[in-house]
Amino acid sequence: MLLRHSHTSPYVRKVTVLLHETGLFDQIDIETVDGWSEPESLIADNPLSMVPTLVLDDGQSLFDSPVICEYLDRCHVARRMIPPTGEMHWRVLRDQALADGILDSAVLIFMELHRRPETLRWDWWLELKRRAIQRALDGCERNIAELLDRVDLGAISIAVALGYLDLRGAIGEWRATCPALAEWYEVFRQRPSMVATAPPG
Ligand SMILES: N[C@@H](CCC(=O)N[C@@H](CS)C(=O)NCC(=O)O)C(=O)O
Repeated sequence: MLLRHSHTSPYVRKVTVLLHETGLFDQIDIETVDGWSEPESLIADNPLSMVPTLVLDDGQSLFDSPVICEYLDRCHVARRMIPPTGEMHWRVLRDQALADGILDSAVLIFMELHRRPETLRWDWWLELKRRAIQRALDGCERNIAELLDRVDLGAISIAVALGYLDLRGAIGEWRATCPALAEWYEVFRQRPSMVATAPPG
């Protein structure tokens, strides 16, 4: 299998943390591409020109990180990162959706601040997205007991989202309002899978 990849994409990082946690990492070839420049090799496998994109051994491709994670989680014999049934199945998927929503908002903020001409900056949009992130973090803080001692796709997704907030500074310092979440993240980010996938810089 081939993973089309970028070092700074948090969606890619979610996939590569899962690869490390499940022992699959060494079975995957990695090719770094820049989705924004619409390279032919990526477009051939994903018309949306986005990473992560996973190319299977039979040439078929999968994209959107939740789909890739679900596929990969059926390719190993270690403990499942998405519990197959029960309450935890839905909790893990919900946490992944929440974390991906944080990422989507943070990417939009990054684009608004660093890619759009300053004269066109839309402050209402920026604040809307910041409030969405803050509410999501506040919910994690309130429900921190649900996160403790978990290593699954939901916990991975939340940790990766917090790492991306630190990388891009989308809402400034989030630790002051979410101290319990910060404490949880401080431990989780030291897992070898998180250290091995930390973005450059
Ligand atoms: N929902 C997608 C989001 C992927 C995504 O936004 N990837 C970004 C990099 S962080 C990308 O490839 N952007 C290129 C583009 O939008 O042209 C997923 O979960 O995989």
